[in-house]
Amino acid sequence: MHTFPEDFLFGAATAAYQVEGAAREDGRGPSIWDTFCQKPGRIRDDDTGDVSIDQYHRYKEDVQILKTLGVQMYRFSVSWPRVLPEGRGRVNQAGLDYYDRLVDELLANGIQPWVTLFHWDLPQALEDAYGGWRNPQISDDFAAYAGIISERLSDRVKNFFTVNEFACFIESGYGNGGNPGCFAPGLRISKKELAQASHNALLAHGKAVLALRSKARQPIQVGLAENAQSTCPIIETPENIKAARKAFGEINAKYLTTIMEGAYRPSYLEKLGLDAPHFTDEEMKIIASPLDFLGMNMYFSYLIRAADNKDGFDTIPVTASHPRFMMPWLHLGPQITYWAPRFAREVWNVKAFYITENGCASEDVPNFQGEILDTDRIVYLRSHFENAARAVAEGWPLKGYFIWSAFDNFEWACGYSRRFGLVYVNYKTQKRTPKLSYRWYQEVIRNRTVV
Ligand code: PNW
Repeated sequence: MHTFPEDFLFGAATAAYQVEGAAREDGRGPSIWDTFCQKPGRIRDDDTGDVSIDQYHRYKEDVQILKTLGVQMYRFSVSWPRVLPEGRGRVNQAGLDYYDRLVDELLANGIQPWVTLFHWDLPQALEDAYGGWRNPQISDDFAAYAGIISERLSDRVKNFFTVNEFACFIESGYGNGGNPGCFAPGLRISKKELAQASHNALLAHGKAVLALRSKARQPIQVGLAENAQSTCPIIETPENIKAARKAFGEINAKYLTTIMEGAYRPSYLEKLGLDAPHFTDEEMKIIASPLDFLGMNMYFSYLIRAADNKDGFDTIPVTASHPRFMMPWLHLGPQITYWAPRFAREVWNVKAFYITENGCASEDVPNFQGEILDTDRIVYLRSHFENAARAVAEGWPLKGYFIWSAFDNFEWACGYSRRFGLVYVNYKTQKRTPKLSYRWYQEVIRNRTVV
């Protein structure tokens, strides 16, 4: 029933600041997350990524765990300040050497490396020098960094993501300062400045696409990993499907739609009014640089119902008793793994779609035998995989899937209090213990079937 063809790829994902540790080793410069974690009260229990799960030193063990799991791809991010301690200019060879070692280790074990250039750890030096994403200069510096990574890794790495989740490093970083759960750098700038920062980030993405390709040593595939809002019909009727498809483009107008269509939607600009960003035609062309694939991080659903209003749709809030996992926003909505690849094809003619993150935070308390029997995570994953299999069976462009996350790790503002891994990590001893969900995913991969 729920099977996956031979060419469907299974993977797992992490991000540099969340797993590497070694924050001050081998010449790595500070990132805005290092600075942010030093400020009391910003992170739960004042946790930091200084050590995290120490993947910087333990990558060989972790690659063996991935190999035993059976994944064909590992998505990780490069720490920008590890490679460019000041964000630009001087290259830190020791930093690049680490990614060489990791890539070689993955390939030697039959796992494809999929590299994210930016997963939120902006070099602090760029924040200090010119305000980070608030300054248009960022797009050129990001492109230069992208070129350096491509030149160094593209002889062995074939797949690259530019950025991970615009809204998390723009809105949550610069628009939400002071609120609990906000992200680095923890500022609250005006609506106008925020819209301009978003534009700078879009332009940085576009310039990085071009830089990655121009420095590549072989043909590479370039995409991004965006947490676009995944819409789905509240009940599968023609009216609701149409409404959810329309909502998919509209709700994501700020980032993904702009990239895919090469223009800001008029409704988006109207809503901003005088706060709309400055942009040129030339910039919009760069932002819309064609991608080889679209990656979406998917966790929960936007339930859409057809409506007789200006938009043609309503977003239905989930009830208080709707099943959810251990993040306030993480409610169960597995149909998105079917609808997102379908809408991406129907709205933008996307040819290759990857689920770049999917997973949940569970309680994960070891039992007396030390096992972590995370039955709820399996419920979550199984329901998503069934929908993924449906998408593939119907011929929508879903080509692969990355679980978030391979390992428990530093969960941003929640510190180590939230666990998303298939592998439990004891943060005191660094001991890794596969959870029940790891065994489950192993069976799915081995059988190419939802078990
Ligand atoms: C993603 N939301 O972030 C990130 O890419 C990961 O680094 C992170 O660990 C993971 O999801 C789990 O949180 C998100 O509010 C942050 O909807 C916020 C949301 C979704 C994803």
